[in-house]
Amino acid sequence: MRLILTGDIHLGRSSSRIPENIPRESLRAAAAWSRIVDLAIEEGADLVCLSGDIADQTNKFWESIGPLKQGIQKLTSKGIRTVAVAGNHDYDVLPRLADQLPPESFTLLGESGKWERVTIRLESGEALNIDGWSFPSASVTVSPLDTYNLTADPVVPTLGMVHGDLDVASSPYAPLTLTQLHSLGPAGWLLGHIHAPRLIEGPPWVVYPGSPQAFDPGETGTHGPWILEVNNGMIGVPVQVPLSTVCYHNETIDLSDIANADAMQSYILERIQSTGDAIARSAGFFLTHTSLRLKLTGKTPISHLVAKNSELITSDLVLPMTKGSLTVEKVEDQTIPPIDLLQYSKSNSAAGAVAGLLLELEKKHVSEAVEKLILDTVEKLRNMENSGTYGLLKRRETDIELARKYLRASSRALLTELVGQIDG
Ligand SMILES: [Mn+2]
Repeated sequence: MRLILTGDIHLGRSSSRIPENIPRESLRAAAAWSRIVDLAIEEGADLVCLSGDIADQTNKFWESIGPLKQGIQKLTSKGIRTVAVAGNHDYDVLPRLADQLPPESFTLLGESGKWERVTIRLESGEALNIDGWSFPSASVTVSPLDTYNLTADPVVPTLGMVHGDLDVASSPYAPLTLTQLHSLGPAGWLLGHIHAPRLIEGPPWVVYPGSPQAFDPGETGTHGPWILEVNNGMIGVPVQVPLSTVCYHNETIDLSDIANADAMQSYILERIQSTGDAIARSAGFFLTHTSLRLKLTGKTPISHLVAKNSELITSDLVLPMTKGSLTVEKVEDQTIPPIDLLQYSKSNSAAGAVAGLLLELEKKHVSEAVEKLILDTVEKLRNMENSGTYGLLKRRETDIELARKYLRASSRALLTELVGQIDG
């Protein structure tokens, strides 16, 4: 028996922060779903398992229902059945879809937050129980595992399916614990909710399939559905198939040994190229765009040139790759001039004061004055976040860590400026 495991498709969404010249259609979750359907057919799968958040939101009902129904009908025409549980985003969309399709084509398990089992039996005799639980509402603050009440099957292996937040006790999205998943009957657990793919070896293994299409720069690495085999009553371990058209990646480049602007450009380009080549080798057949976030670090005499270059890299660079193109979405400049910070901090100058501040900001415990500076910064950031101008945007968590990060970045930039003035 062969299964395709996936979840968090979020029909209605697209990969974000991608240059406008990249075809929009290829970035859509609906296109990823269509590739998953094709993969299931090519692989001769018996079953497609969806672990929730298949549709993005209630307001995306009209956008998601068509592609979802079309995909499921195409699977049905090839004798492939779909089994799903609902997540916090589609707790009300999936039941409506289930009403429209015959249960032997699309099975929604565990409606109204009640555990439910379906047993799949192939003509070959191979069988599998699937135990599933669906979100009954947009938020669930208790663990669904507390009410798991299905009996252990001594003959047929069992796969568990539940959408929830692993090891986040205070989560409003069905908090789950690894300990509890390990204590229950299923030989493997297909989870949903977290977009970063993750396999925790077992037994029982636990897999977050991740979003099959990467949606934003936070969703780095390889994305795609997973294939699972069940043979002679034994559940195998799922294997991921890369399927995203976009790969987001973070890369740190140390400019310590770079002495002039030409060398800097050559070295950064070389590193971008080799990073892109490595991604093209691992990101699968469908890759059309690579989006990088760079962090430039190190003590270098050209630190004063890095900021301007960083702007131009993000605005101007488009590199052709063996698979599609590559752009740099963001550059974080962490370079500083090649000075001894400690010695500098002892000098009675503006640059010395900034060097001292930068050193202090790296430490856990700071002086009263720096403590006040951090708290003032938190307050200023909060005022900015709460400003009406940004009212429509999602608010960030403004905490001490974020303030320290901003202060370190400003100190490095200021130090580069001040040291340049002294030397120049
Ligand atoms: Mn979710």
